[in-house]
Amino acid sequence: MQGDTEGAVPEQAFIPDRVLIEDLQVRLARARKVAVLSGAGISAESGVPTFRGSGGLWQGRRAEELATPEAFNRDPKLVWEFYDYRRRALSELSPNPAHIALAGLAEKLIDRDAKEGGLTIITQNVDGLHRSAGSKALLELHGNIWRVRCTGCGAVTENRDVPIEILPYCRLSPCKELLRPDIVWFGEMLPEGIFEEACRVAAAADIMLIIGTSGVVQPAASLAGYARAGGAYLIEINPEKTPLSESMDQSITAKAAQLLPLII
Ligand code: BV8
Ligand code: ZN
Repeated sequence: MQGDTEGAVPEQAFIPDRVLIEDLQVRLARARKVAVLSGAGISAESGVPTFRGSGGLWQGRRAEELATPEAFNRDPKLVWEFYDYRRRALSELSPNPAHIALAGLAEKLIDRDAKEGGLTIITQNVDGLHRSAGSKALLELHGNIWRVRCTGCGAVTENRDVPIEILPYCRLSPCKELLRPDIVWFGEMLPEGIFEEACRVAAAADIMLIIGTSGVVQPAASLAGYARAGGAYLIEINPEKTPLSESMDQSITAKAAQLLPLII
């Protein structure tokens, strides 16, 4: 996935709209429960190529072709080379001001009745950057690239080897079966219970911030509908319009790392 900064348009100065910023600040200050639905775009300013942007290719292949159980069964070595490549790139990257602003907002919103918590992040990303920015109330819908899962005994372990041995095998004896990334591939079910939990968080939210997602991947994108059905005020933050934009209460054309620090 070569970086998608090639031929990028020159950084146009971001002129924040004071009225918009104040409106968002007042709404967030009044909110008891805030849900965030984040996608690859929130990590773009950390240097992580997005899926469907120009950087969404690796050796001429799209992630959708490689992030499938069929691709792994057919050629586990190729799929592990793809993930090792992304792990190597990610190991040099760190959270950006957008991830950090959300971690800060969570601290501010620690709910009066702390049991419910004020801000929960529901992320489609597998890069672990929300976690390293300090976010605790975090649902990783699609898994995490720094965890591996045994195809034999199912054991899930953290693995930060860079590079990772290709092919990696389970260290638990007598298992020794092949390991896979602990990531949800296309055509696979989300981890047991995590989507139900995400639906509960979305339905209970007063505000949902939908940040850096093209709204294409299901069932993650449907969480915006759950939030709306639960009466949430929906705010999208994305430099482009998406299929979700027209159902938003506010669709703000901005980059996450530019706007979020100004609001929070
Ligand atoms: C499932 C892990 C049940 C892999 C991922 C036909 C129609 C509808 C649905 C389907 C269909 N065919 C198949 C399906 C289902 C499929 C799906 O949705 N496919 C899509 C492609 C149509 N979904 C599934 O298979 C899911 N499982 O349905 O299970 C089931 C089970 C069995 C049989 C049937 C059904 C599992 C989906 C999980 C896939 N795994 N990740 C890996 O990472 O290697 S999803 C993958 O896409 C990433 O996690 C990524 O996060 C996610 C979503 O993409 P986005 O995050 O939105 O990223 P994208 O690049 O698209 O957009 C970036 C956005 O950021 C852009 O809008 C851009 O403008 C914006 N941006 C850029 N810069 C910035 C910014 N925003 C803010 N600031 C910036 N600076
Ligand atoms: Zn095992």
